[in-house]
Amino acid sequence: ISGILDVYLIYQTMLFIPFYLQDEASPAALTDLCLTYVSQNLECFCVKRPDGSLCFREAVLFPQELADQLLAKMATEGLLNDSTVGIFRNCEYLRLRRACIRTARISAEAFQRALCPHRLLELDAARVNADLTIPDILQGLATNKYCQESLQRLVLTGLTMSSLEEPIRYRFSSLQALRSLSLANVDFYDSGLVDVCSLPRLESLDLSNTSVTNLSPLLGLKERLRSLTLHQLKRLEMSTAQLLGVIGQLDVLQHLDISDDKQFTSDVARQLLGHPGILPALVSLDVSGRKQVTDAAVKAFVEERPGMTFVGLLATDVTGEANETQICEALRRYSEREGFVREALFHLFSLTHVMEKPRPDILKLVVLGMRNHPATLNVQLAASACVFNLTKQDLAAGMPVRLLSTVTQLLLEAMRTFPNHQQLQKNCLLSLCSDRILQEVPFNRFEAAKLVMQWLCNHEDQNMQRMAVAIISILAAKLSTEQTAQLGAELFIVKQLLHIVRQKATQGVVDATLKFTLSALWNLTDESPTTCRHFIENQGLDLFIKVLESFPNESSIQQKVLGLLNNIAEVGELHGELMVQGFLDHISNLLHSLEVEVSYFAAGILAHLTSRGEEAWTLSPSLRSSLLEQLHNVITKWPTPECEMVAYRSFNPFFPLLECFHTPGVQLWAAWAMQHVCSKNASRYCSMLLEEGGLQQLEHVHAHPQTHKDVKMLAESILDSLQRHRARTGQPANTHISRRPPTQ
Ligand SMILES: *[C@@H]1O[C@H](CO)[C@@H](O)[C@H](O)[C@H]1NC(C)=O
Ligand SMILES: *[C@@H]1O[C@H](CO)[C@@H](O)[C@H](O)[C@H]1NC(C)=O
Ligand SMILES: *[C@@H]1O[C@H](CO)[C@@H](O)[C@H](O)[C@H]1NC(C)=O
Ligand SMILES: *[C@@H]1O[C@H](CO)[C@@H](O)[C@H](O)[C@H]1NC(C)=O
Ligand SMILES: *[C@@H]1O[C@H](CO)[C@@H](O)[C@H](O)[C@H]1NC(C)=O
Ligand SMILES: *[C@@H]1O[C@H](CO)[C@@H](O)[C@H](O)[C@H]1NC(C)=O
Ligand SMILES: CC(=O)N[C@H]1CO[C@H](CO)[C@@H](O)[C@@H]1O
Repeated sequence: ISGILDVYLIYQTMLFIPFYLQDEASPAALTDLCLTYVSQNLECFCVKRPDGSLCFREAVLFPQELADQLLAKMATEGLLNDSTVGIFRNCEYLRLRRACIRTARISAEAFQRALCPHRLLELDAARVNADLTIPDILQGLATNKYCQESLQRLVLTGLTMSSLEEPIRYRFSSLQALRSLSLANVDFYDSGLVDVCSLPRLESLDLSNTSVTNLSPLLGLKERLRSLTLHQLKRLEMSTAQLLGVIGQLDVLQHLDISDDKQFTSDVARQLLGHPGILPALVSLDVSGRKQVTDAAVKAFVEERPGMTFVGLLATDVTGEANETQICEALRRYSEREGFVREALFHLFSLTHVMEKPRPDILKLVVLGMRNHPATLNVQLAASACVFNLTKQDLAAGMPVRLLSTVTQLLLEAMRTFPNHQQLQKNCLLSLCSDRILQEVPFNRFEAAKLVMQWLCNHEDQNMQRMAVAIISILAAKLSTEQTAQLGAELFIVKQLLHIVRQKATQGVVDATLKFTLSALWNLTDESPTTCRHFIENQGLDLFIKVLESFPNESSIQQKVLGLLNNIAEVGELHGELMVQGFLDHISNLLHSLEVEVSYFAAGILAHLTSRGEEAWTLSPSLRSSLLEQLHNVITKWPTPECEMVAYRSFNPFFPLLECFHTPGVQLWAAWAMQHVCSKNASRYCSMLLEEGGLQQLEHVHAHPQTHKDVKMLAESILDSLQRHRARTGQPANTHISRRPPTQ
């Protein structure tokens, strides 16, 4: 036990398993998955008390460790608030011992009612919201005598000390069992230190970045204090001699941290190292960031103390970041100190030049820094550069998906936090632009597409523009129909993409940017009438005709342009816009293209327009019959394409076309399209067709006396595929035809 206590005093471990110790390559632990489920779905298990707080509906008895873990999980995932913390009010069923409410947002009252009735051993309230101050916590703890007597470890990092109106009524010294206390980043002054130093059991104290000016009260702890952390004491008013005079009397001190990232000129480190016999029990010393430290002094100091296990030398004159081992140790150890994290990331970046193997262990440490300092630009900047190098090309393949998922979410958060920082946005886009990430890793693609789009609207850098549209085109293909519709409905997105197409058409350049932009527009208009309308309202049609004219021999461009125009043609209310002689001339020309990919989409546009019947046709009737005839002739001559020409999200747009018994050309196109995708990917499209009620409709077409023989043949072929698919999978035919109402 004393060994364990040492480790715990020295490293100040968190209560939950630190992120960097989790193995991202294995599946999450079952306990963890269960706790995540419970914490994210609390309302399903709970009833609300009159004050709005939650309470488990049934008496569920949690093992005590699990209760601790549930609380920590809710806190770290941002789910702990006045309402949800209510489940812990019942301390018979959910017994807390090691309570972690890091970064939670709860009020003093909720804290008191839910946490203070427990007989806590530990409380970690680091960086909770400003509504819960240190006096609130002390006052809450004072309401339970048992808790006051049991609490051994208290972490108050980053909290507010003062409630200026009230005199301090609750004191640390009432926590008689306290052994470890962290007050880092607290507005904590000398008067408080006197109070703290009267604690009878205190062994570990962290005063980093507090406002104490004089450390003499520490002498009250001289027989007990084993761990003392004095990182960056900005207001200290002691000479080096006075400081060492106090520290030198702490006879049992094992861990001392006098690091500093503000590079004060004090020579305390040099003096300490050169002070013979001082602190004989020391095993760990941190002088990172201190100048005037020399190799010889460090060596002599360590030799004099054979028990030393650690000397922190980051950013000193002695190398503390010379190799990977040291940099990684710095990232782990200083993950809460932004200045050191930035420094370590900076050195890590230069190391990534020589990394040839995937290093998930290092990427995890980068993630740790990003997580802990979301609002610190310099950290995010250095971290995003490291992420890019660590996940570049083949390296990403060796990274666990869960880790990449976390990284990606953090990159998006950085993009959101610093929308106008060019270099940061660049780093993030570069990292995102990875096949593995875009295709395989789960993250919020909708959010990502929006962020990338926003960036695109404000910048014209050619390389970045190409990357941004590439990302958007891949993301757009992976969003749900509702999401693409929602994205496309944002007017600025369509405008910006059309703007890029216009630039390229004017320059007469066919490049990757143009292709990606057209793909993105194609996907965004899919089953989204609003996006289609934006397209028309922003002169998209004229522009796309211009593109067709500008690149008459580029079938890959033609295919994308016509694919998008197919989406427009699916929207009945926009048909009027397409009934223009010049436009139809173009399309009927392309219908005769030798490339089936081009001809297919031209045919689709004509099929949709002619399907409306003669009364809706505003041009000459003879043109309509001629087009229908050409349509029929062309389709029967198409060869079987080698690969899938198009991906469909549903067959809904095809069903109305199948009902056009008076125009076999139209029916033929719809049947050909279905047959095409079903033969290329039966598992995907046959099951989609069955689900959408396609079986009944095709049987109807097949049996109908008016059906043209060419259509019949295709219907038969699709029915065969469906039959085989059902035999293989046992999927039932959906008799409930849930068809989207036709868009009028
Ligand atoms: C508390 O958090 C839960 C889960 O995130 C949320 O559903 C609820 O609206 C929040 N309640 C309050 C009062 O903030
Ligand atoms: C130092 O503490 C103050 C509060 O006293 C806080 O505002 C500041 O952010 C802290 N500095 C760092 C680097 O955490
Ligand atoms: C890094 O340096 C330390 C101290 O010299 C040494 O112990 C360690 O093995 C080195 N690590 C690597 C990977 O070279
Ligand atoms: C890391 O980035 C730098 C700067 O872009 C580059 O020179 C270096 O080759 C990259 N290293 C790796 C492993 O990709
Ligand atoms: C485009 O194709 C036509 C017919 O195949 C050909 O006559 C013409 O020269 C081509 N134009 C260009 C710019 O390649
Ligand atoms: C068929 O579609 C499924 C589901 O979309 C996909 O996972 C699979 O890779 C596709 N198969 C082929 C051969 O394209
Ligand atoms: C549903 C949809 O429109 N998918 C298209 C998205 O863009 C890619 C690339 O251009 C096409 O292949 C898909 O058919």
